[in-house]
Amino acid sequence: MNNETRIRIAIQKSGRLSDASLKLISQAGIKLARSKDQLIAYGNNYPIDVLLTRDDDIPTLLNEGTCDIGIMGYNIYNEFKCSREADKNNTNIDSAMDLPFGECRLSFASPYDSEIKSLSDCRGTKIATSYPATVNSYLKKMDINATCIEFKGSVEIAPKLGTCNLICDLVSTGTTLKANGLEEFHTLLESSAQVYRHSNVSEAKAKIINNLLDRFRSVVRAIESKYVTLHAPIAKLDTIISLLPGSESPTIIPLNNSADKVAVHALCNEKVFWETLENLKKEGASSILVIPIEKILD
Ligand code: PRT
Ligand code: ZN
Repeated sequence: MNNETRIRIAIQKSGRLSDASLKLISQAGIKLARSKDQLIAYGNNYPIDVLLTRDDDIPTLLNEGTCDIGIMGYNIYNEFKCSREADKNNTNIDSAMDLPFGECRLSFASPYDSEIKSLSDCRGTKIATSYPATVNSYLKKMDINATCIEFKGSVEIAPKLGTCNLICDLVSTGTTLKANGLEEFHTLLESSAQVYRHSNVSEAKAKIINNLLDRFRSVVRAIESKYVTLHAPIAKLDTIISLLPGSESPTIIPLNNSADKVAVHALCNEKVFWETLENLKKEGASSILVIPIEKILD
């Protein structure tokens, strides 16, 4: 197979998105062989090579077309886009699909005893951040005049050092902010991992990419979906069906030796919470099974 008929995907080498990205590729049925330096993995049974790199390099690799497709946080893509826009440049990167991992938010936070507790309080302040282009573009849009100071890491210690009045950083649980005496007061951006693709690829590569994205979508849908089976009193059938989350047309099957109950089998395309099961039980459902799904192909 020549180069033109293989695609290259960039994923984070080691960090928060690495395991989930590799798992997605593996669940899409792709078997990988790692190179000696561990920087590239080759698809054995699919025309793909996986480049393992720092997440910050993924936008450039995609923009230049060195990689055809990549997995990174929306926060990383958006920072790249904002910094290109600030220099009046476009990007050659398109978002292809959302992924159900890497969820976080980019938020402003100030020390507990600070008087800066709203966006308008940020006027004339110094803000430490690893996302200067994103923050500057947002402040401009909101008509707030403030100075961004770029930190590559450990942003949360900047206020203690006296370098800035507040920070704008990624938050997921909020533990790091708390541990550093900081209070979140305004969210600028919500983020999760996404698949991105280079805007201009050959037809042959586009075919492979589209097939791969179909597999990824199928994997994500299968993770989020469950197959639910239960026994329902016929008198409560409509209520019980309406409680099944994201289910279109369940199968209704008669039960042996039971005139007033039927079996219901449904594909639920949304999360099935304990509350849903308890509500089903309250309406008279019994023998409720929630079964994980391995693959879905419509
Ligand atoms: O080495 P490389 O450059 O590849 O990795 P990295 O250290 O830059 O990134 P990494 O692995 O930390 O994060 C990769 C991606 O995960 C980010 O770009 C986000 O899209 C996503 N993500 C999700 C997060 C977080 N949650 C997160 N909590 N990235 C960073 N954090 C940090 C945050 O900066 C802060 O220091 O975790 C701390 C806060 O966490 P909580 O839980 O205490 O709020
Ligand atoms: Zn990084």
